[in-house]
Amino acid sequence: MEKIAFVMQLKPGFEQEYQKRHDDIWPELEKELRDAGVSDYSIFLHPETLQLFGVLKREDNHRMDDLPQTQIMQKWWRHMADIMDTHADNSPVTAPLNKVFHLE
Ligand code: RM4
Repeated sequence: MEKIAFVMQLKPGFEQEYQKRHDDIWPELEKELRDAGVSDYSIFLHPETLQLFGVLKREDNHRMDDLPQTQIMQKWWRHMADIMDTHADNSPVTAPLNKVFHLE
């Protein structure tokens, strides 16, 4: 099991909408993430920069690399594309973060 973190970017004025869409997250998307070996997934919003800090755990034999090809992930990214910075294929612009400290 490893823990990874990354940042994404929310567009200005969509703080409440981003919260709402995740309060109503699709059960089939949650299942897809869990089936890929993802757990304990949180997203935090920086209120000034609107950076979205994601942190999650994934199994050693996770299948996260397959997620972008799944129908449900593509549908979710289409659903989110109007309020996040995205690439042409609707995937969110994502920067991985380097771990510098960990307290067990
Ligand atoms: C985020 C973004 C990520 C997804 C989470 C559930 O807004 O779309 O790619 O993993 O939602």
